[in-house]
Amino acid sequence: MKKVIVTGVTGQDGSLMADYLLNNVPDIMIYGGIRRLSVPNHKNINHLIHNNRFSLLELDVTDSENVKNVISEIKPDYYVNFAANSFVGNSWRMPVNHFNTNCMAVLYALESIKNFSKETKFYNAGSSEQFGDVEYYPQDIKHPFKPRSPYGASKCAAHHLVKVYRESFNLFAVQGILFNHEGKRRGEEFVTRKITKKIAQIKKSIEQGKQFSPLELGNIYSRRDWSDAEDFIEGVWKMINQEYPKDYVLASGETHTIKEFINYCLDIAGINGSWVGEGLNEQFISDKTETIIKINKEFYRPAEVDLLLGDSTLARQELNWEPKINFQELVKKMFESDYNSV
Ligand code: GDR
Repeated sequence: MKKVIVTGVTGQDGSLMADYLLNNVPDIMIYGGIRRLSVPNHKNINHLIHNNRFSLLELDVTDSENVKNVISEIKPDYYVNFAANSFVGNSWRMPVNHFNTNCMAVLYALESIKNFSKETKFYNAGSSEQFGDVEYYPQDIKHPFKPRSPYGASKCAAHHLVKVYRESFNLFAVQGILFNHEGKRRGEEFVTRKITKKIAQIKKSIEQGKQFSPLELGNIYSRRDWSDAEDFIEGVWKMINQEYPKDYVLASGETHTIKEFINYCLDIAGINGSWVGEGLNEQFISDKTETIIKINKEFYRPAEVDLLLGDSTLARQELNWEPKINFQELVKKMFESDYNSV
């Protein structure tokens, strides 16, 4: 049996990775790293707890001793690091936490692998936020790092560490640069899930003749390159199983504004109406004159990444990877899942 440590296993990507491995890789034991929380949140992994190829592992990636002990004892074949503080919007309020979780934790893991388990293949979750204030599009792996948030800066620093450890100590260490990836397990603070869940609730309220509050958002004119998280998990596994370690971009190659995401979701929900006003006064009003969406400056960021559009040609050619689900299918899948569960 091979052994893999998946950190951040209760989150979207970690839990999807555990599912992917259980379904597609027969001889592997999964150690799901979880941090002790006062209120545990296992909803994404409840279905895995009794699987005999899955075991929960107490692991706080920001505790260097804990990381060292776990890696030196288990000596895993793979260490897939999805543990992160992944909410860009809160990184201005918690910059130290972002650096500890997204960067120092990577250093602790790399040091422990170097000292105690040199054959471990290491993957770190990188981000299109590293490109930030972009110079050209579509952004490929050669695009310079120009982060716009403490979150983006923490991922850049981690990226440099991964490269330094790979080249200095001959480790198999890679950092994939993943553009936005979404799905039913996406946290509700991220814009896609915030939209699909709230529009599903509004739709239900309209059907039941109940009152509802509008969806409140920040900048709806930034553009993102969205994909399905399940497609990306397969790409990550391919990346960590290459012959030689190399970083890749995973992206759909399509970009849409937040407003386009909203409009498509409203279409699926069958909520008709029109946009009125501008700037902070912009609103979407339904045909029955209800306010469905309004802008709230609380959700604007101190600095914005305006346009992300990824070029994943290399991953497509060299890893034989491609996303299966397109933008429209993704919005529909997320809305329908929320509509069926609200
Ligand atoms: P992002 O995702 O910052 O791209 O990072 P998010 O969904 O938070 O924001 C996308 C865009 O939507 C705008 N926006 C809002 N965002 C949120 N969260 N809430 C709002 O109310 C809102 N209104 C407008 C934002 O300003 C932004 O432009 C995600 C995360 O998963 C990262 O961890 C990951 O690295 C990158 O994707 C790739």
